[in-house]
Amino acid sequence: MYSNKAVQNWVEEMAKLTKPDNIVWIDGSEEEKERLEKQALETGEIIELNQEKLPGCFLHRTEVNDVARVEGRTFICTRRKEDAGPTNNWMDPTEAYEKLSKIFDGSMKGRTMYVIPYLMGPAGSPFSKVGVEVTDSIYVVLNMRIMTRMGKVAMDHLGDSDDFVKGLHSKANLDPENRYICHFPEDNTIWSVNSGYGGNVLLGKKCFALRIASYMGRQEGWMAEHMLILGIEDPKGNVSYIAAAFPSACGKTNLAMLIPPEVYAKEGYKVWTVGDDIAWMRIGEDGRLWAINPEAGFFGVAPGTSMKSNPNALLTTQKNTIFTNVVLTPENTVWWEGMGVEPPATGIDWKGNPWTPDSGEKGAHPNSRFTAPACQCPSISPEWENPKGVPISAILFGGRRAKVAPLVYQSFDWEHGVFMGATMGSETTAAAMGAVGVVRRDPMAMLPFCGYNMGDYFAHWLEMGKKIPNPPKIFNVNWFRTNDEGKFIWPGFGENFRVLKWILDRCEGKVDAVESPIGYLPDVNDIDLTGIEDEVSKETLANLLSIDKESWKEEINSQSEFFAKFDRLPAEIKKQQEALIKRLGI
Ligand code: GTP
Ligand code: SPV
Ligand code: MN
Repeated sequence: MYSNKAVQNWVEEMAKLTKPDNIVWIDGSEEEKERLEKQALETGEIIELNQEKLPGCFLHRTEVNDVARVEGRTFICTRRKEDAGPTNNWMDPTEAYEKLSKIFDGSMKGRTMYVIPYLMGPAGSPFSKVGVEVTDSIYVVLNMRIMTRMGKVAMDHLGDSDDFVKGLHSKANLDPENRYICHFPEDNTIWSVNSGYGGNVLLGKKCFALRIASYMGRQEGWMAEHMLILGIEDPKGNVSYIAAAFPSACGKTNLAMLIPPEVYAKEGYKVWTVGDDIAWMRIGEDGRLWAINPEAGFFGVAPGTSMKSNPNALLTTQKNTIFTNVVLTPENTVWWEGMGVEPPATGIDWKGNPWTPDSGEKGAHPNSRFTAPACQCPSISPEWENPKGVPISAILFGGRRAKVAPLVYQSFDWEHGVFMGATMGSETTAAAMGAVGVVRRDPMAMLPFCGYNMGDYFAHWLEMGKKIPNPPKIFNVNWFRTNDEGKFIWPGFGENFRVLKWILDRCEGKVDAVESPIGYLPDVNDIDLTGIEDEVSKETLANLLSIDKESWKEEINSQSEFFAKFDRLPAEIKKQQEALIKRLGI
């Protein structure tokens, strides 16, 4: 047990409610890890993988109905409904506590309650914040051990303060009808019940580091964003950093771990990974925007991860990794669709049933994931745990758009950039329960993660722009344009470096651009196609950069429809839209 009184009192209160048989205080030690793994192996909660091929690796399967975030059952519980805003589900806090107390009452009977203190952010960083999660799931403890700095290090950071985020989680009986992910930003509290899936239960991640932290950021003058952070080292050894917001399963992990194409690698360009999902950003003393990755691991999408698409991710997961909902092979290794290797002749699918490649069913769930320590990533940045963070030169917004959005364009200025972020659209993916492939508005990739009124969130972005003396430049990218047969036109993955290079050249004033109604576009000659001329001709590139007025007209209508729900939409956003309509002449 730890001596912090506030933590002790709160844990006691949670135990009174959930009535566990015993309480285990997590210290983060190796001995504790081994003990918990042993217990989880005995109950079948995790399965040991081939320890020669995948040392320290395990497989976990969730319930069939519990494979992704549940946005429809995720609530922001502020006293006033309007503070949750038009894009969040809202519940009155008193009502939510009452309703969930009934579900939590006795939910840990016959079980152990684990108390997990964890630190989001590097030890000793002024950015870092402490959370405590109590849970009845060993899977959660083992994942939190990878995803956060867990145990004593967090309590040391907290000292005797009561400034920590209180997270209560119980699997209860995994009843989807009584599944709730409730956030109480006014109380620094998260209650999650009846789920065992990552994003719903690893409370340090989306619940704290985005929903609660975005609320804190607005009050305290900083930003919590659904962004990867990467560094690009040039042949002279200078490193520039980029932060990029793409919706769930739209390419953050892939971009963060990118390997530059041969032409650039030969010249000496390198990409360094700082983070793959979340960025906390503050204004530094030098007037730039500085970012840290609050996490310590990657909870990445497995399908599509191959030695071709993302070797750094695949190499990161060769040891000490927990795989969730992938195929188990007869050799006790793992397989998933798009792994780039032959599937096993037979295997056990994500549901735990015998499976063959010709069964016509996916072996791995489309949202199957790996949980792996960031320090194992071959491209991990030497700066990734720098308590000061890294200075951001460019912010990228991007989504999955078959049409409309060009490969890349730059905003005219910060305000226009905020408008670009606010009008992001993207096709839905398997990362959340519900339909896949439907275009929806997803401002700054934060639609499911903003812990307060999104109108106020836009205002906060505008406000930050006024406060940052030397702000990052803002761009929009889209790797997902398709042709008439529905095939991706742009090769993507490592080749995205070609676009990043243009972006950095823009930041450094090294290259001109073409002024268009939607922003600055690259001249077709300024995106280097050396080595991929067969795949991408100048004509194709011109097509990737083209603006189709008719589809932009539809796009603007869709934006307006979305904005009509807002009663706190900053005037600047509307003004930007009007200016865009005028420039397009529609
Ligand atoms: P979350 O962890 O859910 O927040 O997702 P993420 O944004 O980190 O997504 P990730 O990088 O895991 O990519 C998800 C899917 O997009 C995978 O199936 C990738 O293969 C695919 N993908 C990533 N980058 C590209 C790209 O440049 N082009 C194409 N066509 N697909 C890509
Ligand atoms: C996402 O859905 O954006 C993820 C995975 O990064 S989860 O942690 O489940 O939210
Ligand atoms: Mn994410």
